[in-house]
Amino acid sequence: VEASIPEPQRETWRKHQAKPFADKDGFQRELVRHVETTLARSMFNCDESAAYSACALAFRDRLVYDWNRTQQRQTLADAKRVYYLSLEFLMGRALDNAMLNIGQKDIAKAGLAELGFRIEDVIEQENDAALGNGGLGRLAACFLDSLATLNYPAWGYGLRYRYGIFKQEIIDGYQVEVPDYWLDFNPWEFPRHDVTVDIQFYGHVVKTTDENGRVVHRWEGGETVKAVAYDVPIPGYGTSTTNNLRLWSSKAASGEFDFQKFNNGDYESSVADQQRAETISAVLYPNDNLDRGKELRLKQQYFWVAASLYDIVRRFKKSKRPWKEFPDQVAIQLNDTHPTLAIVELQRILVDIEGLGWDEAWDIVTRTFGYTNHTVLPEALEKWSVPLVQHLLPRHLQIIYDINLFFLQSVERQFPNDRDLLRRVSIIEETNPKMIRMAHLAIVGSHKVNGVAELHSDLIKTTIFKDFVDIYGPDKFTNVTNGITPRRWLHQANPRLSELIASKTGGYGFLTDLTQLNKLELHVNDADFRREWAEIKFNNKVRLAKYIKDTLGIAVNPNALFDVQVKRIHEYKRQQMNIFGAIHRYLTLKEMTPEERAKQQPRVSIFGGKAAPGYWMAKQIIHLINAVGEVVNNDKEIGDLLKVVFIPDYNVSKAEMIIPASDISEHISTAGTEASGTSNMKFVLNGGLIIGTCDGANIEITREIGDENIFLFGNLAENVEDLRHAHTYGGDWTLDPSLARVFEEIERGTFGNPQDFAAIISAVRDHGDYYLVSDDFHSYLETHKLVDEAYRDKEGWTTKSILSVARMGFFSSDRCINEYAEGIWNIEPLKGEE
Ligand code: NTF
Repeated sequence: VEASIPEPQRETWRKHQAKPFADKDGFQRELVRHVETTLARSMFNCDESAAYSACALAFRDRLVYDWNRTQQRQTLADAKRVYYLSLEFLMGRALDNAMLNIGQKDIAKAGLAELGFRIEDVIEQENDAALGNGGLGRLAACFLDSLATLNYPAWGYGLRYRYGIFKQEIIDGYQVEVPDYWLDFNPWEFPRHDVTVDIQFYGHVVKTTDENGRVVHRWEGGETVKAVAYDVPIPGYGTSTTNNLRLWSSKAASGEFDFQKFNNGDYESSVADQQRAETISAVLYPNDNLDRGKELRLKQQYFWVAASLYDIVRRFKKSKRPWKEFPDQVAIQLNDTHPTLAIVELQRILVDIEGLGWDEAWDIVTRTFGYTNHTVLPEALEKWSVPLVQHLLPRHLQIIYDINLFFLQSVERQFPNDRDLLRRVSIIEETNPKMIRMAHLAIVGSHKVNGVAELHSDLIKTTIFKDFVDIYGPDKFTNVTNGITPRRWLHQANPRLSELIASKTGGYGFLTDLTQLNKLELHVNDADFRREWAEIKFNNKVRLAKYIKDTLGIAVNPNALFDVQVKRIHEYKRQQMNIFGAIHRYLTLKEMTPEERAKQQPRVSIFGGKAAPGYWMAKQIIHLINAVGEVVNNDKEIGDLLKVVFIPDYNVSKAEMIIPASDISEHISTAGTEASGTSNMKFVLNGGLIIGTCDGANIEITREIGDENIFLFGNLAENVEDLRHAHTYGGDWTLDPSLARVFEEIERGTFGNPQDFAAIISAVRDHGDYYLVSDDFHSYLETHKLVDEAYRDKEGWTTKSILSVARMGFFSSDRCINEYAEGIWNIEPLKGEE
């Protein structure tokens, strides 16, 4: 307020106020200005990369205008906000999204064309913002898009990693990781060097009493690191609402650049301290569905959580409201357990710094937080060792122990003398060393806990969190089935399909009300429409085939059935089963007479996905896929009947090209292991059919689109435990014969040195087949036969494709965000005058 322009001078200001460009001329003027001034280039020196930079800067300016007004409006209205805390935001590219959401892509296209550039080539220049691993991070990005589109007052908080997820190269069939230094040129962020927070680590706790005789804890000593805010504007589609994503970057705290050392001539070590501070936000941990308990990761978590909470509390305090109104102004959503320390930090701020009583503070805390669980896999459930937390965050450990004590005391009152229950639900696991169970802390500190698909939400209530349902009652636990943004995953990724849908449903209203897709059902028998529908898919396949040819030198026939599995490589996702299936197909084809062979449905098996650098088995699976491709793709007898392709470096922008080109995609996790999956939704929304297990959101997709439009197979989640038991203790377990035949062929050396693949085989054959590959294999192969048959009936296939898309309205992230807003956050939209 102090720094505002006084009223009499505001007229002058307003006269020169930034105005968004409105037409092609205005866009071109901005573009040329940025090339000539911001980039200091000229028309003699303007390549596609410069055109991208200038175009991005022009649209950035355009966004800032709405962004500033949105922030002013939200502050003025003093409305309740949601803060979405996520260690990952897998945003992908921003330019195309910005142009489409603002509604000025046509202007840019025409404007660029007149200057000699194709807009597609300009868009391709942008690096992906890859600050995430997979589904969890991409979900956060879809949520930001929906929050802005629906005009909710919302901020995202994350870390500004200098290195996002690594780039994957495939060398001799093996994954090689290359660092992703993506910040060279990033026009989408605004450094806020004036918005900083000092973050404390290590040190010790001093217990004293204040003047009123009250016990107070002071956290002293240790070291300080500075958090600097970087803001990224998030435009909504067809609205002026532009929300903020605030990413924190770490820096040595001023004064921490140790002048003492410097003056003593110890320049090197003072620079080393500086670098150590910057290490905190240097790199995204590349694990998906796996927790590794590294100290630097804990530092990242606290650094990010403490900076975000300081910021949120600072904003609240400006309103001068009493503390008890904090939960009426602030909702904080914990994306998985990664930000769980926020619960402890808020309690610390309220009790130690603001002087509230424990109970009053705890009531505020629990009314503020909601926790989303994204996995039941035990290896992914976060635990931190007590000695590590004691060392890094001594006061927080005390608070965690107090939270736990009060919690267990209340459990004891409710269920007297059930000591095993206390042991099971305790936040502290009594192992050596003791471990803090972050999910338990998140449940105890939140007012709502949700899973991400119906089956998953049921599973957490009946398995890992069952005791907490007994303690808190079922209402604390709820389901919010995941969704995806149709703006990026239909309109941007598949513009021609989006246009065709618009022509049949009365415009682009479906992009903000996806249930309107159901109008397509009326046109399912319209011959011209069906032809166009099939043609669009075919053209998308041609584009992917060209990409495969250009980058990998493999010629694939776009008339073949494109069978796609793209996602992180993980044993539970069962890419190994897919490649075993491809080998089985190859062997079957080889055994056929040429006449028989000629009748078979040609296929292209397409894989993509990264393995965590430390996940050896996943890397072996990548190697096997590539080794099979090497043999199959060069087998003259097989020709177009089967190709096996591994597309390197799967990421958001590759997904935008691959997904629209799929005929069938694979979502084949062992039942009960994939919490939701979200690419299943993206594929169906783009007119691809899916083969899948009864897992995650596949089940709800089936309910919506009809079981005649999906290929389900395999054992059910409820049988998995019994089957696993039988593998180890059953005695008469035998390997599926077709799978045995596949193993034989691998071991014969058909795909290179069998030693390289021994571990993949023995995980199934000798070590209990934890993921039920053998149990499901027969059903998997039979279902693929049904896929081949169905694909032969081109008209029947098109009908399935159209009807599926028509029934996908439920899976918009808009529906999902509205459910969070109503059921968990209690926030209302706040719209500007458009
Ligand atoms: C992932 N969880 C799940 O594995 C996916 O099934 C789900 O679609 C996404 O979350 C989004 O909800 C994780 O990545 C994590 F971290 F929880 F393991």
